[in-house]
Amino acid sequence: MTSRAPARRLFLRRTLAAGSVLLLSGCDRLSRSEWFAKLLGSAEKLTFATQRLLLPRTAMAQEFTEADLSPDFRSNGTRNPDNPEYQALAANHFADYRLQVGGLVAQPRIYSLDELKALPDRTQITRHDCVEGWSAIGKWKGVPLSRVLEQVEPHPSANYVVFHCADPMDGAGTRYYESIDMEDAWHAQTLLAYELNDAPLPIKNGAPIRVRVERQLGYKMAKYIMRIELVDRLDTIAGGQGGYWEDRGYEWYAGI
Ligand SMILES: Nc1nc2c(c(=O)[nH]1)N[C@H]1C(S)=C(S)[C@@H](COP(=O)(O)O)O[C@H]1N2
Ligand SMILES: [Mo]
Repeated sequence: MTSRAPARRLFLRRTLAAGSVLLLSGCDRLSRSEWFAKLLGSAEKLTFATQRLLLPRTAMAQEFTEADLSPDFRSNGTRNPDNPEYQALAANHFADYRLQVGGLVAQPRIYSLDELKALPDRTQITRHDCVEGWSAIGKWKGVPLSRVLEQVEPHPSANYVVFHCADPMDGAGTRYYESIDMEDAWHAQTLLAYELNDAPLPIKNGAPIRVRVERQLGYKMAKYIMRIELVDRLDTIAGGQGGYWEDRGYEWYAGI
């Protein structure tokens, strides 16, 4: 038969290889940070390069209908932060909660929950995929992170958005944290969510605020967010890999 299929495969392989090189040496942001290349394992590099090549920057994650909703959106990881400050906030229905947004921004801000809710909102029904092998479809309402970024005005040197969480992961003071790049941060479906299935976000799912980053795996979607920090690099934070699970070997780029 014809050799079209292998030829196409070869073409694709070459295109992807060229694409990876382009992405890793041509993209200004990536080439500026040698440590970033080290951060990505080679398999991860390919996923990252492939996805960034094949999908437009604005590609939307699939959205579902009410009929698709999971009967119960399960909880995973922390279900209730073992943190006295958090417990005091929860006892008062988060009336005293304040979200700090700072780092490499021109206008650092502190938001109450009501102030976040007063910003333009977005509702989306999406599927959450956990690396542990389960999925759930939920309806999320929140403020697009882009609205907050517009207000704080990221400095051009800001490459990542870091989410600092309330939940201690051990007795040594390690707390959950996560990070995403600016592409994901500005994405239309990236929300600071305060409602799940038409009710205030339950504590088990991250009250009062958790992030939705719909094109990534579950562990990227930090719950119990207390502080958002814009940074130029990740290697100076905690274990240096960009997230609690990344510091323990998970991939930083968890695109699906
Ligand atoms: N602060 C914090 N965020 C977190 C976690 C956690 O333990 N703490 N677990 C992560 C993982 S592995 C998953 S799958 C989802 C689970 O979200 P859910 O509890 O709403 O199902 O939250 C992610 N965000
Ligand atoms: Mo997960």
